[in-house]
Amino acid sequence: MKIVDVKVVVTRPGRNFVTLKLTTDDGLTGLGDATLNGRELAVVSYLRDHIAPLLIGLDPHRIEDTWQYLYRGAYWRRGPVTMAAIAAVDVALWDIKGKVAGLPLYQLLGGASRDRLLAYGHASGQDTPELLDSVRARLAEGYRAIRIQTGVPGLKAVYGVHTKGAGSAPVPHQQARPRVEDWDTRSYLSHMPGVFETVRHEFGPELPLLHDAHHRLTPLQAAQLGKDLEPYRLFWLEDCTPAENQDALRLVRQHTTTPLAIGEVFNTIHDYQTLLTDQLIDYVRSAVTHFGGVTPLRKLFDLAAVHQIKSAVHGPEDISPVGMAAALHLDLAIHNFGIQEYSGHSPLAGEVFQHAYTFTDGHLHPGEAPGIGVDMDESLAETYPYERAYLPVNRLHDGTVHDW
Ligand code: KDG
Ligand code: MG
Repeated sequence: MKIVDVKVVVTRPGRNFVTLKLTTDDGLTGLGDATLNGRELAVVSYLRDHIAPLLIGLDPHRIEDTWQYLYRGAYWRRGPVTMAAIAAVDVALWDIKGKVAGLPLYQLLGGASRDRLLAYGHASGQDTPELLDSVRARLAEGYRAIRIQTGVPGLKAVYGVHTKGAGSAPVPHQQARPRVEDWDTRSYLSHMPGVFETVRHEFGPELPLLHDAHHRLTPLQAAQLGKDLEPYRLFWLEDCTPAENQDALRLVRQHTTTPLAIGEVFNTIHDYQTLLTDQLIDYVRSAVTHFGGVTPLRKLFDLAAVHQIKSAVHGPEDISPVGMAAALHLDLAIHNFGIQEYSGHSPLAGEVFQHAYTFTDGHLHPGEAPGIGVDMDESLAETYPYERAYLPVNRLHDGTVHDW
């Protein structure tokens, strides 16, 4: 069997998604997600201009070899653009292999290790009453684990809190710039413990609660927050410090028993090396889409398992249904599954990407369709053209740029 066609589809059913479609001489197709939020077209070019010509004529069954060929063969390794492009190829090849076998991908990865996958949803509010309403709404949808994000007094916009026009809003013309949000770490640190106290008081001690600090703290600040939140028994504190410095987590770890999760901006197993071998974290957060695909993420999870660290695949709305489906197959197969982030997609995205995976009673399942179980309606995709969009940037009160 040979790959005879390579197509990159860019569509915006509510938000931008980049999808790779490979076709074989047998007429089989495979899909892979290559969406890099806010920098989408860099990956499109990488795929169209540099990878597509290499794939024509290759045997789609040689997944590991193709991965190594694209990773080592480029000489220039790692980074989100490269790894999102390689991920799309990897997932599309797994999709094809599943279709050839007539089996869902999780069966090729060793079969199911569990019946269903615990998901966590997002609750947020400008203030605590709005947050409590949002938690109630998620519980009504069936979620059994919830991430808590809240506004901070004195700040206009905070990561994860839905305001009108938030997220990666489209910008109408070339000159438009990302939305600017404001940030003050002291206000945030003094506000958060009270928020968790109220949430625990309202919903009891059992509900798994998560929180994302989105890389905004120094190691000492993160250590303090972890200690302050200990009474509320978090499922995890996520991305408490900037991700580049693995040693930062050592200091945090020495001071708190709040579980730590990190890795959504990591691209390779090397970014985790110290964190895993020195057991500085509890959950690895990489997405199939940004980590080079199912092949390397499986290796990461296996290494993590040696250190009693669990999976928690990144699954916000900017991971397309194609990327989500691939994650769910891997989640179901590995032994050290922890939890899966899932905030769903817009109905429009659901029409463009019809998927076999399901969300029931707070749990996900990848479904039984061969491959990853996603079909893309290309004619519908074409009716939602790409629009440039940026993630927000953060500035302190004195104007200094801060991690967003
Ligand atoms: O594109 C950026 C988002 O994927 C990120 O902000 C989401 O932090 C995130 C999360 O935990 O889902
Ligand atoms: Mg996050």
